[in-house]
Amino acid sequence: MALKGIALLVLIFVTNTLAACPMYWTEFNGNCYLYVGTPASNWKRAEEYCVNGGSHLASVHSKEEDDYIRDLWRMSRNEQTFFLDALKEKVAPISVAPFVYIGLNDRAKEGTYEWTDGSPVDYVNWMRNNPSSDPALSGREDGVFIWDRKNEGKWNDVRTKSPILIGPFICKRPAI
Ligand SMILES: [Ca+2]
Ligand SMILES: [Ca+2]
Repeated sequence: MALKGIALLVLIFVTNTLAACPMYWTEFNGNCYLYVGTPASNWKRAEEYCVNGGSHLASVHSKEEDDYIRDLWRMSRNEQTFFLDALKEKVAPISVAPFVYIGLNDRAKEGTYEWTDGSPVDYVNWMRNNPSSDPALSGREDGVFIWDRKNEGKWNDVRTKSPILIGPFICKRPAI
C-alpha cells in the first residue's frame, strides 16, 4: 500500500515535472506560448527568432485564444521595450501605442493571409480599416501585430521589415 502510494506520488511528480511546455512557456488549450520582449524585433526577425527556437509566431484561432494572448501580452509587457518614444517627433503619435507581433501574413500572395505555423485562417480580429484598403499601403504591409490603440487590442497589417516598428512578439508551439 505504502509502495503504491509512493509510486503514485512519483508518477504525479514526474508528470508535473515533464510539463507540457518548456520552462518559461505557458500552456493554454494544448499549446505553449512565450512572450518575448527582449530582443524586440520587427515582424520578420520576430518570426526568425521563434523558428530558431522550434516554434513560430503565434497563430490565433478563437476569441478565447485571442483574449489569452492579449492578456499574456498585457501582463508581461514592459513599456520600456517600445523604442518609439525617440521617434515621436518623426512619426504620428498614434504609432506609439503598444503592439505585439503575431504570425498572420500575406507575404506569399497579396491579400491572402496565412499563419506562419501553417494552421488554417479561421479567426481574425482586424482593426477598423485594416488590412489597409489602400493597395499602395497593403502591398507593403504583409505582417500583423495586435495593437493597443485605444486599448482595443485589434489587428493591424504592418511592414515586415520595419526599422521603426521594433517591439515584442509571442511564439507558439504545440504542447508535448
Ligand atoms: Ca499585404
Ligand atoms: Ca495596416
